[in-house]
Amino acid sequence: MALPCPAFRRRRLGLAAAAVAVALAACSGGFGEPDPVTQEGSSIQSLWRGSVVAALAVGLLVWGLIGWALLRYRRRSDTVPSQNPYNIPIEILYTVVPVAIVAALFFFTLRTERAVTRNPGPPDVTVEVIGFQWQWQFRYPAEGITVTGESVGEPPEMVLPLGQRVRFELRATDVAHSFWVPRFLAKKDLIPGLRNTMTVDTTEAGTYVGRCAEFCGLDHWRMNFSVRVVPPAQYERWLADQKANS
Ligand SMILES: [Cu+2]
Repeated sequence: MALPCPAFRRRRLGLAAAAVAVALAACSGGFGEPDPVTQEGSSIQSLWRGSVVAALAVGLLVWGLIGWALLRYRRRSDTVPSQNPYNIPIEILYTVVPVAIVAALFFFTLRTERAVTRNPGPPDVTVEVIGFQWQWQFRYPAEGITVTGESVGEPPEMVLPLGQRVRFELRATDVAHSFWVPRFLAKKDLIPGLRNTMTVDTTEAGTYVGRCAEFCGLDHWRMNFSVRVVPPAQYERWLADQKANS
């Protein structure tokens, strides 16, 4: 068998280098998602990263095969190469493999979804989140505390204790809104007449941006808020301050 010519070897090397660069770029840092600050967010991050790796593996295989076919079967003369009308083993392979990939993605997605939306029992803190045109209200029913956003000035702030389970009870009073804290890696709609909930287990102290993620009218853009996760002792002090000031 004749050895490949130098130009062909160079192109093969270039293709391999590009593939390695793509793989390294994906593995060296984030995969485009924010760093999660809840246990549920970490589960979603694992699912996202697994899906990206699977997509990259399929992409590299397909690009590699396209490159190989372009080079291996490039036109060398006016003679028509041998034509194969079908190849049963390959046709079975390229049917079975995608079905197996979709089944694996479905399995992992379902497993993560069940873990994230499970009902893990009574939460440590319940916050009623009420969306209205065009602000937020956060109620702590056990404490009798209410934080209401104003249409001007600073966005309203929700304070949560670190390392505890929080259940959000999501209500809309007029039209559909959507409760979204990007660092939770999840969002859920507030729909009039529907009692949606979302549970998170906080894992990292800090202040996180929140937004309405459903276009809900002219001033939808005003529906920002912040979530501040603090150690439990600081959370108790905040509750006491809120009660004293109300
Ligand atoms: Cu909105």
